[in-house]
Amino acid sequence: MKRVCKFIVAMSAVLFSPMIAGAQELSLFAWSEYVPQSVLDGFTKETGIKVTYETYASNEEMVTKLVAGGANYDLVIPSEYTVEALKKQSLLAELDHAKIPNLKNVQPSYMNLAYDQGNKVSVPWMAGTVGIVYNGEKIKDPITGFKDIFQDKYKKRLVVLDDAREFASWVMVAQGIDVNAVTKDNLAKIRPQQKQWMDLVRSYDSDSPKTALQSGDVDIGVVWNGEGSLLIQDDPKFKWVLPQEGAHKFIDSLCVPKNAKNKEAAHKFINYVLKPEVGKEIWEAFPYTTVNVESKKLLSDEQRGNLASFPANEDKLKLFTDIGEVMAEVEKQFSDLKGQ
Ligand code: SPD
Repeated sequence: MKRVCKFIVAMSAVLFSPMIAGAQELSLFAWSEYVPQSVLDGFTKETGIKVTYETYASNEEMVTKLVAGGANYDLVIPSEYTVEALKKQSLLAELDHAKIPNLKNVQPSYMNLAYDQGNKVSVPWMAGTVGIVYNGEKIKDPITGFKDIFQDKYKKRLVVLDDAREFASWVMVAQGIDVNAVTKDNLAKIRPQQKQWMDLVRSYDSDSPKTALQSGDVDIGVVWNGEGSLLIQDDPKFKWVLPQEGAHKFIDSLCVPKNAKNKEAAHKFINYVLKPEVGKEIWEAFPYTTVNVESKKLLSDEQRGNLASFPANEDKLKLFTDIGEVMAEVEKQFSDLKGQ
């Protein structure tokens, strides 16, 4: 009898170990410079779930890999317009809010938005904007917007985001066109000015544009606010400006792909990062606009006063919406002009 029991225990271990092992892993596919290693380690320590973190530098890169299906991801962090697109294509799993009690910590203004009413498939991770950061020791003329920086005198002194939709939106607002009025006609309209501006750029970098500014390789950047925030907080010679022509905001959200293998682990991760102290840890490494009310309370007055992280008029800024097939034209125009 004893021997039979031992056999059953041994067989169960063989049969069920892959399931147990499967439940102990989480494959995270997210923007680079966005998820601190300490947070991944803290999550593993608390839950025993090992996380692999693969990075991307644009929504479009993420979607291409997700749809190609070669890899299997349990969590992705798309921006609002991409959540909208992925949701339309039924590529995202419905979330079980009962497993995410910390959802209560998310500021209500980031919830229930048009791209995902009821937050059925997305939970806000971080919000932000794109603005201008410059080295005030090198740039003495006033900088208020795009018209001031895209000038011949700054040729090859600029780093900008390597992001087709972003770049197009800057030229559009400079021409008084709404950031979401992306049509073939409007793309044709902005093309000459987009080319002029792109000819002035020294480098394209969506991962860590701050590096070129820190090293003195360039003096001006059009960058994510989290990058600008780190620069101005570490060195007062750097100045941050939201372009007067107009800016938009983004909300990047945690989403579980429909075909994810570890949905349970994904829910645990979402709940973990929404803890107030974990949100603070994330903000201190990557100071974007925290969506977590309780984490924001834990920041110092000085941290909360960082205008790159927390723009004064954030509630007035628009979000991008899904533009469907025209996105391919936006990307083509960007890569064509880069190649010229
Ligand atoms: N390093 C993290 C950058 C996150 C930027 N996401 C915003 C996308 C806006 N289109």
